[in-house]
Amino acid sequence: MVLALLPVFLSLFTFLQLTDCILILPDDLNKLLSSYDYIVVGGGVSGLVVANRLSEDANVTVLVLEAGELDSSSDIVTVPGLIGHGFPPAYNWNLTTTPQEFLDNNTRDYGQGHVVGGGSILNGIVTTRGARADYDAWQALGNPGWGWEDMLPYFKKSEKFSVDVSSGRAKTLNIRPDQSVHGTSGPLEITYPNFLYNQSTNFLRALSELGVPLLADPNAGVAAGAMIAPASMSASNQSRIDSRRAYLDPVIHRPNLHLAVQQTVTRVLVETNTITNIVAPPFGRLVRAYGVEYTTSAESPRRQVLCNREVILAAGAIISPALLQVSGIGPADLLNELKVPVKVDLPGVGQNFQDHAMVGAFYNYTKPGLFSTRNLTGDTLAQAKEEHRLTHELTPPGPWTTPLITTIAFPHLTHLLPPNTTTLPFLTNSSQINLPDSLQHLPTTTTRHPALIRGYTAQLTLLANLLSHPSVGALELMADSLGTLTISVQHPLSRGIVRALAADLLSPLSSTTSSNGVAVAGTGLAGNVALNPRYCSHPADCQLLVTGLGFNRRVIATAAMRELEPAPQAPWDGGGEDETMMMEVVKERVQTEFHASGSTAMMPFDLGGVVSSRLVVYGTGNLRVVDAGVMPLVVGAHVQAAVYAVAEKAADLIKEDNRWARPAGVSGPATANGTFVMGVHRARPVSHEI
Ligand SMILES: Cc1cc2nc3c(=O)[nH]c(=O)nc-3n(C[C@H](O)[C@H](O)[C@H](O)COP(=O)(O)OP(=O)(O)OC[C@H]3O[C@@H](n4cnc5c(N)ncnc54)[C@H](O)[C@@H]3O)c2cc1C
Ligand SMILES: *[C@@H]1O[C@H](CO)[C@@H](O)[C@H](O)[C@H]1NC(C)=O
Ligand SMILES: *[C@@H]1O[C@H](CO)[C@@H](O)[C@H](O)[C@H]1NC(C)=O
Ligand SMILES: *[C@@H]1O[C@H](CO)[C@@H](O)[C@H](O)[C@H]1NC(C)=O
Ligand SMILES: *[C@@H]1O[C@H](CO)[C@@H](O)[C@H](O)[C@H]1NC(C)=O
Ligand SMILES: *[C@@H]1O[C@H](CO)[C@@H](O)[C@H](O)[C@H]1NC(C)=O
Ligand SMILES: *[C@@H]1O[C@H](CO)[C@@H](O)[C@H](O)[C@H]1NC(C)=O
Ligand SMILES: *[C@@H]1O[C@H](CO)[C@@H](O)[C@H](O)[C@H]1NC(C)=O
Ligand SMILES: *[C@@H]1O[C@H](CO)[C@@H](O)[C@H](O)[C@H]1NC(C)=O
Ligand SMILES: *[C@@H]1O[C@H](CO)[C@@H](O)[C@H](O)[C@H]1NC(C)=O
Ligand SMILES: CC(=O)N[C@H]1CO[C@H](CO)[C@@H](O)[C@@H]1O
Repeated sequence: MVLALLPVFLSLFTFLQLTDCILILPDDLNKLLSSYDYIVVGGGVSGLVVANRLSEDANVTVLVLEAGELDSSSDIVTVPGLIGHGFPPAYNWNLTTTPQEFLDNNTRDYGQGHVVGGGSILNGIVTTRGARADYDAWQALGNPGWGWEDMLPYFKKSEKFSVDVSSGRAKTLNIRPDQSVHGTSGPLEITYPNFLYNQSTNFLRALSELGVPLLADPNAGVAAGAMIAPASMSASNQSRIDSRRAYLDPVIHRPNLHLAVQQTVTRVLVETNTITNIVAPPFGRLVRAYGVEYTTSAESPRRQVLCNREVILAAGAIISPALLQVSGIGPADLLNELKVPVKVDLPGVGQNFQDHAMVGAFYNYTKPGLFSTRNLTGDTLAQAKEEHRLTHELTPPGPWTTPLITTIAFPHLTHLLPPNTTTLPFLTNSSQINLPDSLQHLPTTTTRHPALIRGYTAQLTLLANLLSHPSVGALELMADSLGTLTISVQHPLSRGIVRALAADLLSPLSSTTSSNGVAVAGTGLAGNVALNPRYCSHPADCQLLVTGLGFNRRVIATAAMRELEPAPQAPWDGGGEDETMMMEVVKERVQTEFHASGSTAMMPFDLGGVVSSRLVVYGTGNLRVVDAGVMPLVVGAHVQAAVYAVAEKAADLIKEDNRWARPAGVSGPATANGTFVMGVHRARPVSHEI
């Protein structure tokens, strides 16, 4: 009996130690207030940034509802050396894509964080921003205030950047960060891993040999080049730093910030007829979010909690659009199909989904005595762990703490061209992306709406410019210590779709069908959301991957890489010159780089956008989306740096738009629903900018 209770005591102890009284477990729901000034849906990367910043004002109340639990700080989370050893099952949404008809008709697993900290608990901690031109393209799409110069203060605000590399290594690997683009007092520690496998040097030399420049600081606005990438990890002990550790743990004592875990939001509560004096064409009266519905499990009662000011959706690029849809905000035809009353007909919700399609190629290094992650077994592993334990006394700490991916390149299109070639189908420069031809690759649900076509057309022009821009990479190449060269498309032309399959996201579905009539796997919420990335629906994306595999062969053929004695594995051994065969291989092996984005795009309404440049959902007065879904074009980089910065900027926008709001949460009585008219006490109603 005593033994059986031990785990309970241990976990209670952890909670008490960490969280004072604001962590609300399923048994404590009576501790929740009936209303909060702000309700944040999802405690992942974006949600925790926003919750931290909004609760800086002790006079407002903030509630975060998170479907997952707190992680238990076990090695699989905190130790960067374990990245790539699988996701802790309990922290995964277990999402699966629909069958990928432009690939091999198979589904793909799509891991997503179901835990406080969201994707940052599972991710590879690689920290890259992409190019200045990526953000300038956001701005050019009709989003004033979102160019590189506007984002830079927020990149800096989010990070606590440090560099601790020996002068020898700095020289060999060209690690010379530009301090003027970094912040040193933000919550998120970013640093260079102390341990690097020897292959890093070979790879960077090989890329130089092929004309790809070695960047001194990959996060200063020029992305095209090769690099050692910094990582979100502690400078003092080399363990993972995620959004929970950076943005939640330090403020867990704030009495005005409540975090309810294991609570899944099933709907935003939207009322249509309380705002009489704000009319915004083409929507007529703006609707108001007055709270959310949530539950501990499909079987538990549904509860409601009300908001005084705003609801902020931060459930990620896959679930946020589905929540909007089941709340009556989305394409009217889809909502009618779901039998959800239409509150706002917003065709862009769930469209414009983007991801970096990725393929790994195996060139196993066989040089005798070469040290790789494969050697981390038995005594070597024990020693590596011991070094980690003694980390403060030992410099540098060993391989137990280095992330799987430290050494990458974003080659420009021209770097990838085979010798003596000057063009690639579709992609060489703007004059060669064939717009009418590209439109035919859009989903039919997209082509039904002229605004969505206009939006994609505007994006294609910008993408063509990006791909011809000298500082922008077309592909990413990631080199691990084993000999995998993983490539991924950084500026995809393909567009995917996310859609709810049932009005109740937790309804039990024994088997269901997606829009194209194919059965979808998964249970619970994951089974009620159809994620179709439509990888390579635009054929240029897979063609670029085939080109990338050709580039891999040239990388492996360099003198620098031959030192590692690579042993290409089938089908990368010989035969690889045959492009038809390589296209088959690509279609079989494309998987996600986990960079889900674009599905609640920040774009003008007449380009099919979902949120304004203040991140307010069109047609609503007080509902925002703040997560990776708002990126209108996925950046050519690992996306977490952009997600943190977007959320930092969003928090400032929210504060600014509410600066005239009267404090209601702590000092006054809870505001009654329906009597609070959003926008009345604002300087200006923000969602009118369409
Ligand atoms: C496996 C993996 C590896 C990655 N590797 C890297 C990398 O190396 N470098 C990099 O830069 N980026 C990486 N990323 C991407 C990065 O982590 C994500 O872009 C980032 O986490 C997105 O932040 P977000 O706030 O949009 O969503 P998330 O961080 O996913 O947060 C969403 C949160 O909402 C919660 N939620 C969802 N629905 C509900 C609901 N209905 N009710 C309540 N809560 C809900 C979720 O549980 C989750 O906690 C990786 C991602 C993954 C999954
Ligand atoms: C919080 O409210 C109190 C009382 O209304 C007021 O004195 C104080 O200035 C407010 N603080 C902030 C940060 O607005
Ligand atoms: C995902 O599956 C694992 C078991 O493999 C389970 O523990 C976990 O709860 C599932 N996640 C969700 C959100 O259901
Ligand atoms: C995928 O399925 C479609 C429709 O059933 C079929 O036309 C196509 O040939 C299939 N593709 C592959 C690669 O199997
Ligand atoms: C490592 O340091 C961070 C702060 O940089 C701290 O939050 C964390 O608890 C430490 N982890 C270990 C295992 O010591
Ligand atoms: C080559 O490397 C891959 C990936 O690391 C591994 O799965 C495979 O077993 C290796 N093959 C050989 C022959 O070592
Ligand atoms: C690492 O393991 C490989 C075999 O997998 C072996 O050839 C090599 O010598 C080992 N390296 C070291 C430094 O032990
Ligand atoms: C790794 O590099 C170091 C320093 O350059 C060198 O001393 C060592 O021999 C290398 N190890 C292998 C296995 O190549
Ligand atoms: C490229 O062209 C040059 C000159 O036209 C020629 O000498 C060289 O052999 C060509 N290289 C390849 C790989 O075809
Ligand atoms: C694009 O390519 C065309 C044809 O190759 C060429 O005429 C044009 O100058 C190129 N434009 C740019 C901006 O490179
Ligand atoms: C939409 C909604 O829930 N409105 C409720 C607001 O509160 C009043 C009572 O104060 C209820 O009558 C409404 O139904």
